[in-house]
Amino acid sequence: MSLFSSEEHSKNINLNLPNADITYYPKFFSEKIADNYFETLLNETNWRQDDIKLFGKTYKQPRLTALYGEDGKNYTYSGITMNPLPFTSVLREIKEKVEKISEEKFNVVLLNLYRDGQDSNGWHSDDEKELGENPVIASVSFGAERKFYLKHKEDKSAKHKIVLENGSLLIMKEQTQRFWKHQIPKTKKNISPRVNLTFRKIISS
Ligand SMILES: O=C(O)CCC(=O)C(=O)O
Ligand SMILES: [Mn+2]
Repeated sequence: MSLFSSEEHSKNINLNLPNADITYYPKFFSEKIADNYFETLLNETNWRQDDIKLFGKTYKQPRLTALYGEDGKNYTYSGITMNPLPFTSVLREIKEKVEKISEEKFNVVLLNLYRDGQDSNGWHSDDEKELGENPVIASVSFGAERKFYLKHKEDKSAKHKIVLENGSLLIMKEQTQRFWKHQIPKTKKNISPRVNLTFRKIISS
């Protein structure tokens, strides 16, 4: 690791889970910078709430989302197709910092807004075919901290829980999406909003 990155960021933690490669950077952004990004993204993102279909019934997605990225990089998940809006300067700035540490290039970012503890993201893997095999997913969190759960698809005893803090970065790569699911569960705690950004690389379309 270069002197630059080890000085600039606090210590990173490898979660050491089987069939996974997940690294957590607790204070990837300082609190002051993270608070600024949080306010900007909360107020300036073109948030939307899509419908999802579950067992033939239609529900509102339990959070707001937005997709930004390079032109033509459409993203389909849970039956929803999103066309990206062009990257804003703030998103480009964050993307460049994340690309430097992850040594990966991303062409879209999916944003999630969890308005309160009742907003959530159900069990899933980021394994859409347009991401190719073994995708690198770089997930940045701003605002209220939330618990992030992981469970192995085959080994039912393999589970993990981590709190994603303001200004943190979580990088999932290698076989993580093939073998693991993740979720952000609801909480009864009275909590403020959280903005999450997952940088992804769409390799088809
Ligand atoms: O909010 C998070 O930390 C996770 C988001 C996520 O898993 C996703 O958008 O695919
Ligand atoms: Mn995900």
